[in-house]
This record gives sequence, C-alpha cells and structure tokens, in this order.
Amino acid sequence: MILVNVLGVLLIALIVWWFWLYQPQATDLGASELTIVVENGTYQPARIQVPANQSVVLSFLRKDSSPCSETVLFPALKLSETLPLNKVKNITLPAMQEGEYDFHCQMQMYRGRLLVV
Ligand SMILES: [Cu+2]
Repeated sequence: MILVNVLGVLLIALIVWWFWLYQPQATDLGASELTIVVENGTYQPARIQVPANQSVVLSFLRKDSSPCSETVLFPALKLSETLPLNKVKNITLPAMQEGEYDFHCQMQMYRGRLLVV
C-alpha cells in the first residue's frame, strides 16, 4: 500500500517535471538546416532561439501520426498551421518583439517555446 502511494507520488512528480519544469537547451534557429521534428509527444528541439524584429521561417517535420500532432498553434501570433505527415512544412512567422512565445498542439501535449532575442 505504501509502495503504491510512493509510486503515485513519483509519477506525479515526473509529470510535473516533464510538463512544467523541464527546460531543454535552446537551439539557435541559425543552426544549419534546423528542422523541428514532431515525434513521440515532443517537438525536437522544443526551445528555439530566433532573432527579434524580423520574419523567420520554421521548418516542421511531423513523424507522429496521432491526429493531435497535426496542428501547431502559436497563440500569441494568432497562428494555426496544419502539419502533413512525413513531409517538411515551412511556417513563416511575422517579425516578433523580444520575449518568449509558446507553441503547442491543440491539447498542449506537444509544447515548444520560441526565445526571441
Ligand atoms: Cu496534442
């Protein structure tokens, strides 16, 4: 009984860490041929550094067939795009001010962030 409780708490801690605390290293958009791969419930890379005040293009490659991964939303930019399966989709983003901008799937299971600097 205690073991089950401990496991439950550990599981909750893991979920909290994964969804709210885990912050992978930011990848610079300038990195050669950066493609954001959508797979296994993640965007890879999930933190992307882009330059401020200029339009940028993000390339998404969706390898995950789950329907939820089909749509990527940029709420702050009022942008919603459909990602084809196993095909690179280029999404042009407008010039942004410095700050952090989230992007995610419809249910926010896949989550990424743009670091605009
Ligand atoms: Cu989702």
